[in-house]
Amino acid sequence: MAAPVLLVNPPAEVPRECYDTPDYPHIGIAYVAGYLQTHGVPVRVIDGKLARKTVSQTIAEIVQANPRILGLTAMTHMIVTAHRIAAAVKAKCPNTVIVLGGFHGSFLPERTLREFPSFDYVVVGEGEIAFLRLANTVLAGHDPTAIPGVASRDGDGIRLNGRGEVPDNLDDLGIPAWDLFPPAEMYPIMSQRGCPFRCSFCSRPYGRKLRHRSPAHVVAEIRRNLEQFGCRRMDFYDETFTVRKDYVTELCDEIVSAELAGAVRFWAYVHANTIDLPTARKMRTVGFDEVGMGVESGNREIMRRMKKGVTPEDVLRAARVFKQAGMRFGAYFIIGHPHETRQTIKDSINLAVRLNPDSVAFGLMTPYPGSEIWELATRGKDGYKMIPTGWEDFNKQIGKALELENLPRKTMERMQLQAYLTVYLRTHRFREMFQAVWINRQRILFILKKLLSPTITDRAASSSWLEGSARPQVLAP
Ligand code: B12
Ligand code: SF4
Repeated sequence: MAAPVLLVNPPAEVPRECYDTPDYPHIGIAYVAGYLQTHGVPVRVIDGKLARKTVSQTIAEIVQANPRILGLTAMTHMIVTAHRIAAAVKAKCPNTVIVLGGFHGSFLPERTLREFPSFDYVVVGEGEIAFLRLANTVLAGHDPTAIPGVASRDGDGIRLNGRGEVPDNLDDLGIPAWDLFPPAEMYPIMSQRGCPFRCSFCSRPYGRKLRHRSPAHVVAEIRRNLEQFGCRRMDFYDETFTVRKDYVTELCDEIVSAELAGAVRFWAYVHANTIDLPTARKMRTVGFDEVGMGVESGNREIMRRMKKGVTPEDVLRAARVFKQAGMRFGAYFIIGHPHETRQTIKDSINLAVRLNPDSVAFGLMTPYPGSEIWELATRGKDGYKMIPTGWEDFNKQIGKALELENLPRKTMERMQLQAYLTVYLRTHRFREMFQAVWINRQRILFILKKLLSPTITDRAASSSWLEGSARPQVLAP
């Protein structure tokens, strides 16, 4: 019997960066699929990015499956592609109910339903419980519009029911259904949801309250990934893995007692003030050979305003800890903070050189719905000017969503390139530089093309992105 529910991670229209051709599956739809399976709803998955499908192939496969319910996931930069798929499927399979989930719809449910007519419903926030209820209700032939976490059209208006229900104990959500995906090199894993920090550029999709899985539950998943799928690389997608050191210690101890220490290479995001040498050493012992740290800026005043709660000294101390523990680390910066100038960007470059990380990323500020920066940029505050031509431009490496009054987009892009070159050359990381160039070759070509194209500063900020028409009703967690 064909599964009545199909979940899809849309492929990119044109693969331009490493995220478009990942060697790992999509954890969001895998969690939703796993929850449905556990509760007896047959489900199928198409991970268009992992399976290297084109958009047309994805549409053809969905049409052939002709599911009763189609669930699509999308971040902001992918929403137009997700809708193109929805519209094509709607035309050929008029009885298919099409549901959007993921970050974009979660933060702009009302605007999304108005802007994209082929989505019937938007699931707001964590999708497991809300989507199971929606699926059971639709499959039973009933109306799902009253379900918490489901946004729908209501005449000329939009009906919002807040965010979906979330359990305090994440064990109740089960584990991602990787058996429904093609084999992958790396399987993402999560031990917690929520982040207590308040970085201005982040939309914090799971709210500020931390919720954990029990260490035994996480370790059972690690064993499953290893034994069932032969996977030896697992990245923790927790927003800040080390936010509770006691939990990290317990989890590492559990990995040791399960005799899995060293069997898998782990990676995780770390906040500079949540790591110390004993914790880093413990992590290293069980298999964390690399971590990533958001530094964001090298300028003290910008760091203060950005509210991550770190100083240059904090990140330098954390970098020493990683090195002493024998871990590789990546440092991530953003260009285009409020009040950013050429000098503050140089401060970031200088701090990156002092940190001497194994890898580095300089993203260009992108105002993601739900973040403080979105509020500032869409109101034209703090010198921000919105310049996107569409949602596809909401990408930190290859997008063009905003510029600053004193920092035209071209200058931001030139300094981004300069930042990468300076850090790799001044830290003599030639091998890492060539590796980064090879991995990011499509992205680099795209950035170079943008730099050589006529200036985009002439393009006046479209009024549709400014306060009023663009004012979202953001459902902050
Ligand atoms: C890990 C992570 C990454 C990883 C992996 C991302 C991925 N899943 O593909 C890496 C490093 C690759 C990454 C890259 C990027 N990321 Co990132 N990332 C995160 C992080 C830390 C956690 C995201 C995550 O995987 N969560 C776990 C899963 C379980 O959650 P989920 O996918 O949301 O799924 C749940 C719900 O959304 C919902 N759901 C999702 N899909 C569907 C579908 C249906 C039908 C239903 C019903 C429900 C549903 O149910 C799921 C289970 O509860 C968040 C930051 C944060 N504070 O959370 C940023 C975040 C998601 N990233 C973000 C961005 C912008 C990016 C990039 C675009 C950056 C760039 N280059 O410009 C890239 C693009 C990646 C891509 N896939 O195309 C933004 C998204 C904002 C937005 N509005 O789009 C976030 C929120 C950070 C921010 N700035 O606020 N990222
Ligand atoms: S950027 Fe990281 S530390 Fe800051 S609020 Fe977002 S998830 Fe938390």
